This record gives sequence, structure tokens and C-alpha cells, in this order.
Amino acid sequence: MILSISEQAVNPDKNGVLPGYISARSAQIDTTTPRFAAVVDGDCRIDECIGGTQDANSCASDLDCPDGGMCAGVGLSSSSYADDKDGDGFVDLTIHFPVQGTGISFSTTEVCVEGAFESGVEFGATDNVNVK
Ligand SMILES: [Ca+2]
Repeated sequence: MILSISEQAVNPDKNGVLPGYISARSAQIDTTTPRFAAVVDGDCRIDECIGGTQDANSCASDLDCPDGGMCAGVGLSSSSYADDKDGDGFVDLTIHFPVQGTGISFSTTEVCVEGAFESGVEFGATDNVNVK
């Protein structure tokens, strides 16, 4: 599983979409499943609160996060699409996902994805992100 995020600089204070791609060499990706979040202290923070007074609670929405925390984790934007970028017979995803909602901050250096293959087997991957 390869996650490759664009090296273009991203500003977490502005609405924006981060492009990249996901490639799998031995299984078809279930294209409805990938979700993205910031990596904080080495942990992929999908469905966890970031900021506020209590980091790392599990959450379903920002309302579950105390004192201004946010519930990190976003799905693909509708501009994402599946294709076999490397021609190996397995679907790759050209991805776009909204920066806001991931929990990316000016101290973030890494982003993670979690999702599943069509077999139901789950995958995860990380890549560096250029925050400025
Ligand atoms: Ca492929």
C-alpha cells in the first residue's frame, strides 16, 4: 500500500484540497472507504479529537470534543477517481481530500489514510505533508 501526498505547501488555516494518490499492488481498493487525518505524536488520529482540552478521545463529530477540539477524519472529495495508474491490473486512486477536517495544523508533518480492500481487509498508510 502506497500513499503519496502532493508536496505542494498547504495552509491549515485556509480551505483547500490536498491531492495525491493511493496505490495497491495486490488487491483492489474499496474506493468508498479511504479516510484521512493528521498524524499526531505518531498516531493516526482518524475519529479522534485533536486540540481542545482532551486529545485522542474517540469521536463522531466535533461536538464530542471538549473545549474547541475537532474530530479528525475526512473522506475523499468527489473529484477523486479510480484508475490503474501503474498498469498492474489493480485499481489505484487519484485522491483529493479537504485539508480542514483532517486536523492538520502548522506542526503537522505527516498524514495518514485508513481504508479497506474489496476483500474487507483493512489497510493504512502514511506520507509526509508540507505545511506552511
Ligand atoms: Ca495499479
